[in-house]
Amino acid sequence: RNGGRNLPYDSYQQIEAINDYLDYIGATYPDVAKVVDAANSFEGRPIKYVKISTTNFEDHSKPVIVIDGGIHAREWISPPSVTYAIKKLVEDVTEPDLLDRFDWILLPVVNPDGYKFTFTNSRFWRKTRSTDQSSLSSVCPGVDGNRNYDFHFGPIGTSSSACSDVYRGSQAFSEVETRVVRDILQEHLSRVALYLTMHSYGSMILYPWGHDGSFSHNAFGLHVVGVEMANAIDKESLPNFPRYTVGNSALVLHYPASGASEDYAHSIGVPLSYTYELPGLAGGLQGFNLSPIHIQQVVRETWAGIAVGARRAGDL
Ligand code: ING
Ligand code: ZN
Repeated sequence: RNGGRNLPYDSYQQIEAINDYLDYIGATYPDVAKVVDAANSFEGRPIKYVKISTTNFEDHSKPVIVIDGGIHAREWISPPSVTYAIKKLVEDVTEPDLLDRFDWILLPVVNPDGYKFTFTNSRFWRKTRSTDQSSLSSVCPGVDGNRNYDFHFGPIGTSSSACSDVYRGSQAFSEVETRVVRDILQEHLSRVALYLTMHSYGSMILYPWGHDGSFSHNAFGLHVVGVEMANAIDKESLPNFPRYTVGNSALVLHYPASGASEDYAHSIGVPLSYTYELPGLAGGLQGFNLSPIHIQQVVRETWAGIAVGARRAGDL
């Protein structure tokens, strides 16, 4: 695995390779990148993120940008979209202003247990792999991480049944995986200017409130920056890829859902909070099976969206 030096972008990235790459980045670029082993997953895998900063997070005037991926195990295009951002910022440095102006926290795989399970056992697994006190949980492990956050936890678009793919868990933040993201947001709250959570699929940029389809105090700003990110992506996209749609999560998806990370981040004060639904290019479960020949294109165009979002977040 060449000491973690290179991650593939012409095949999907294994969890072990991603973890090796993060360690390689931390060891090779110690002045700008620090790797944090935030916690162990339910099954004991490390949940790792990278803090990228030219000032070791000590210049408290810089905005912080937080991006996570891989909370839903089967959405395989999500982790490479985050590892590619690390590569662009730390290794390629094609846009040095983005490295200078912001502190970045990049977490490619929130849910390593589920992610591993989709490679070894069940390709379309979505949830974590935890078991709790519920009577069904040994037959039906796992919680939907994107229903497990503590903002309007429970009421709509979720299930109390452990066997459901949208099982919300026994309580908010029952999962160590979602607690890691919560703790990152809380630790840097006063400075987090932009939060992105990478999902697939559908070519959409979604913003709060997802739990009821209403508009937040910052809906205008959310919409404008959302459209600018989408335009930047579409500009780098290909004719056979769908154009991006931008809007309120519940309205665009036609389903409200409570306990999502996008809503939680905004509820605690993150001004710009979005769910990216990366391209799928097929319907049904095959949308999660985007051909690996498209990884390179998707991560490149997604980076264009991230870059615009960061610059706009920095202007606010
Ligand atoms: N989509 C998201 C999901 O968790 C979403 C969509 C976003 C719902 C924000 C609610 C709020 O269902 C995927 N692909 O998981
Ligand atoms: Zn998802």
